Amino acid sequence: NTPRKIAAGNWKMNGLRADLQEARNLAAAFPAASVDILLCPPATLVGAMAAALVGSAVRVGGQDCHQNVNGAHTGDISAAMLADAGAYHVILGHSERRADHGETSTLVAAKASAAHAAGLTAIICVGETEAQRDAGQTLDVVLEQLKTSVPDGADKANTIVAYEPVWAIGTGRTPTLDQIAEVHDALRAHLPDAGISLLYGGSVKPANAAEIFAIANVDGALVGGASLKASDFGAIVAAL
Ligand code: G2H
Repeated sequence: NTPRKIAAGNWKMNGLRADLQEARNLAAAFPAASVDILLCPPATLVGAMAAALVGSAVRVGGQDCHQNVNGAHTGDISAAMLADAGAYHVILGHSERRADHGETSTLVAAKASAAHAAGLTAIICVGETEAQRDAGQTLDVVLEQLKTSVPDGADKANTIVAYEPVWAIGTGRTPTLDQIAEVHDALRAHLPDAGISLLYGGSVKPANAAEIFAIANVDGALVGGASLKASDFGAIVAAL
């Protein structure tokens, strides 16, 4: 029941068609990979990136989906639409969605169920704020998010969990290796399936990837800024 090793890139609201060349370069660098490599571009690029990566070892994911199957939800996209466009995964409950769009863990669980129903693997994000860490609430917060955001039916085939301390995202700051280990150990103990891969996210870059990947219960990374360039992301993949 060994968890799969995964390097997932989250392009966030970055990327135009010209940037698909970065995805092609990444695929060319890893014609066959012993780990799972994944890029999650903005929704506008999911179809084009999937087409550009056909036959490669790099898979494509979305960054969010709606919890409903279809209907009157202007501006939203469904899990089935992502799958139809060529996605295999979808990031859900990223702290930027929780903060920018008021997403609750209950909503994240509904979205994850929708993703599972569409055949997508849900990458469910949890993480504490700086104030919560300073107050000594880190484990309580992430375990409550885990319990509430991961839906019934989640298993290693359809779910990945990413620990992303909010204060480490895009800031260049990372927790100590001991802090990452403490949270990942606690998450592992509370997963519904011990084979679910646990990713660390928050300012992962080529210079710190190897030491983070050496931590027990870290099965890979969810990478933001450093996933935009194939050279940087490729170095992180190679460290896994
Ligand atoms: C955390 C991460 C990717 P970055 O949000 O999800 O972003 O690596 O830029 O901190």
